[in-house]
Amino acid sequence: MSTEEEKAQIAGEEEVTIFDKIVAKEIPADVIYEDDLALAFRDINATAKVHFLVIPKDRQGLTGISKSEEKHKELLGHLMITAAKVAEQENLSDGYRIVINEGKFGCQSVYHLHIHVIGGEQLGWPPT
Ligand code: IU
Repeated sequence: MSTEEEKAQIAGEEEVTIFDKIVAKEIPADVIYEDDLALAFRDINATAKVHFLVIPKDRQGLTGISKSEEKHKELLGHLMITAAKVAEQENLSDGYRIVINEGKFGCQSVYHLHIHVIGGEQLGWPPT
């Protein structure tokens, strides 16, 4: 199994992403929240006691945050609000971290915009 850094070296844009397949329920995921625009599910490789991802069901060209434009304002706002809402649902009242990895140096391995929400324990800073 390769590391996230190794995966990020070879990852790139895809017509249909693994997250599209999770949205379509073609591959399994531990879904903890769903609405018309967004899906939240537990990361299969959790980096903390609580680690989930919030994704747009339709990424609308948002392979990553670098592709964001004015037209995505509403969707991006909805994803952030959803992250906070699901964090509350997950009882992360002592705090948590939101991360968006971008591109190779940012260790992005899936080119379908996603927000990591990490918490459930004391986190360190700065991240490496
Ligand atoms: P990244 O920011 O692109 O590196 O994050 C992708 C995440 O997606 C990573 O933390 C994986 O563990 C996670 N993931 C998942 O939860 N389920 C999957 O089927 C696959 C990846 I593939």
